Amino acid sequence: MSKETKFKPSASFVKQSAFPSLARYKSMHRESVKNPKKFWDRLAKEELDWFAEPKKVLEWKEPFSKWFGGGKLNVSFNCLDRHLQSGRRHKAAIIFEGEPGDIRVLTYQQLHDEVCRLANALKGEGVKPGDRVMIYLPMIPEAAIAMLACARIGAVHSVVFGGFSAESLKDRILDCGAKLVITSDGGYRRGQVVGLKQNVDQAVASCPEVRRVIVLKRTGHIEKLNEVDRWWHDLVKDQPADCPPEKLDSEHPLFILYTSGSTGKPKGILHTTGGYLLGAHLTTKWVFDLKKTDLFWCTADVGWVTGHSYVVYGALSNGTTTLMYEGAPNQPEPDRFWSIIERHRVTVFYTAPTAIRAFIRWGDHWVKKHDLSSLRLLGSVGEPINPEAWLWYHRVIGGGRCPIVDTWWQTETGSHMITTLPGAHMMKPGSAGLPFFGVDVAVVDDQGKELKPGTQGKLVIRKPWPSMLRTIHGDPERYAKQYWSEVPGTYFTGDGARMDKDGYFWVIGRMDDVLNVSGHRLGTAEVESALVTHPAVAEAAVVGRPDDLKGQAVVAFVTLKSGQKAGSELVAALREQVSKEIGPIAKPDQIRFAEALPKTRSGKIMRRLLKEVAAGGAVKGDVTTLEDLNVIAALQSSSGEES
Ligand code: 7RM
Repeated sequence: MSKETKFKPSASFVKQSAFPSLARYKSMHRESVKNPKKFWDRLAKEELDWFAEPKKVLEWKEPFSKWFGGGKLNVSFNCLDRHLQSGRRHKAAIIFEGEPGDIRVLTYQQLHDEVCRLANALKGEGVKPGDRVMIYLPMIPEAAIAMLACARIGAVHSVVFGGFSAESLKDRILDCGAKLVITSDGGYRRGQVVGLKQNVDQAVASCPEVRRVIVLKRTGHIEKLNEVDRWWHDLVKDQPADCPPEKLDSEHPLFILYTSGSTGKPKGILHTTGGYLLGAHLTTKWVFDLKKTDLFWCTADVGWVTGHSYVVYGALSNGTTTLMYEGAPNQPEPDRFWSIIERHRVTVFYTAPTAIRAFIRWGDHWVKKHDLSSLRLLGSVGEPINPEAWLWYHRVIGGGRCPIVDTWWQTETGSHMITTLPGAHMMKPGSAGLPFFGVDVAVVDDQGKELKPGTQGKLVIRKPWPSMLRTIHGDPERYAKQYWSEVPGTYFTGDGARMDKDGYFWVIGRMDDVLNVSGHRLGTAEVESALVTHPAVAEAAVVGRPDDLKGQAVVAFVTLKSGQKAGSELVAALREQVSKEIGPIAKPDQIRFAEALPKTRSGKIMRRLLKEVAAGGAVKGDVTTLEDLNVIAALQSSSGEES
C-alpha cells in the first residue's frame, strides 16, 4: 500500500480530545524543545504532587542527567494517596481478571491499604530506602501492589518477567544485589499452573544474600515453605493499612529493569523518581487522551517496561482504572480478549503488533461474536506495525471509529517518545508519527549529520528528557559507551529510521545485534552464550529471520565439537538448553548445523551473510572479506532443522 495513506480521527473524537489541532501541537512542541526547562518545570509542578517543590529543573553533565533537583516526592503517594482526596477514593483502581475467570476489583482506597500493609511488612523485614527487591509474579494485582509498596518506602524494585528462567532470575538477583524476593506459588497460563516458586527456589540456592522470600498464595498447590520463605498473607495480616510515604529526592532510584543489549548479559536499566513519573504520567494522559470514564487496558506484562509505565505507574498516577489480565489471549478460546473488552467495557486498548497478527490469523469470527462498541482508542507498541495489521486493527477491532496510536519508545526512554496525538494528528499506517513534547529526535548519518527527509539512518535523541534512563546499574561506563558514544553528543537508540516530509518517523527496526521476537527484546549474544554452554557445541551464531507472526524468528547456526552428531535429538536438547538458560521466549525457531561459520579475516562472524542465508535468499553483495568462501556454500546446502 502507498505509504502516504492517511487517516483522520473522526470529528467526534477530535471534539472531545485534549489536543484537538495540529497547530496547537506544533506550537507547544516548538516551545517545549526551544525551552525545555521552562516547559518541564511547569508540568512537573502542575501534574505531580511534591512534598518539596523542585528548585533546579535539569542538571546536565553529558551523559548524566538530574531532573527536578531539590524536589521531594513519592511515586506511590502520587498513584494512590492524592486520589483519596480527589473524589476517586472509591473508584476502581484495578479491575483484574484471572485466567480461570476470577474477577477482583480494587478501589483506590483498597489498593492504598494493601500497598501500605505490604510496605509495613517490608519494613518489618528490614528493607530500607535504596535496597533492591526482586519481584517475580504473574499478572495479578499483587504485582502492582508489590511495586507500589517498594516505591512507598524507597526500595528499588526489579521486576523479572515470569517467563524468564531460574538462571535468568539468579543473574538478575546477583547483579542488583537484592536481599528479598517477592513471588507466588504460581500463576495460571493456558490452563496450567506456572510454577514460579520452583524457579525462585533454584535461583535463591545460589544467592546467599537473599534472606527472605515472600510467597503470595495464588494457585494453592504448595503446602510447605522453606526456611527463608514467608506467606504474604501471614506477613501482612497484622500490619496497619497506613504507612507514611517516604519523602524521596526526585533522583531517588525507583526501579531497575533488565533489558537485552547487543553484547553480554542483559543490562539493568535504572529509572528514578520524579522524571520517570512525569514521563509516564503525561504520556498516559495525553497519548491515550484519558477521560474520567475510561477503562484502560494495556495487555503488557508488568515484567516489561510497558507494564511498568502504562499498566501501573502512568495509569494510577492519572487516577484512571487499569485492567489487568493474568493469562493467555486464547484461553479458553481465541476470543478471550474480546470477551474481556465486552464484559468490562474497556474504552482504551493497547497491545502489540505480534498479538494483532495472531488475532488476524485466528479469524474475524472470534471478534464478531462480541460487542466492542465501548472502545474509543487503540494503541500499538513493541515493534513496527505492518500496514496490513494496522488496517485490520483499525477496521475490525476499532470498527473504523477508533484512532490508533503507534507508540515508539524503549525500556531506556521510560515513556513514549514518538507517537501521534490522537486528536491532533493524521495517522499514517506503519509510521509511529511525530515526537512527543520535549523530545528532540532526528535521523542522522554516522557522523551525526541530520539526513534529508526520506533517507534512512540512525534514530537519535538530541536532548535529555525527564524519563530517560539514568545509567546502567553498576556500570556507568557501559551506559556512556553504549548509548552516547555511537553518535557524538546524542543518545543513540539502536534503531534505524527515516523521517518523511511531514516530519513523521518510520522506524525500520534495530541496527544492532538485538532481535525483536514478538515484541520482546533478545540479544543474539545471550542466545549464543546459552547455546555454547551445551557440551556438544563449539560455536554458535544467532540471527533474526523475518517472520509473519513474530516479526522476527530466532535462527541459530551451530558448529559442533568433533565427534558430536547433529540431528533432531540435539536440536531438541539445544532448544531446551536455551529455555533453561534464558526462558522459553528465547528458544531458537530453527537450528542449523554448519561445518564452520563465515568470518572476516579479523575473526568476526559475518552476520549479514548469515541473515541472508537464514532468510532463504541467496548471499548477495561483497564477500571478499570471507575467510573461507566454501563456508557459505556449505551453509546454504545445510538443510536445517525446523521446529
Ligand atoms: C516499549 C518497548 C524497544 C525497541 C525499540 C524498537 C522497538 C518499540 C515500537 C518499536 C517500531 C514502535 N521497549 N519498538 N515500539 N518499533 N514502532 N511503535 O518495546 O525496550 O522492549 O524495546 O522495540 O526497536 O528500540 S523495549
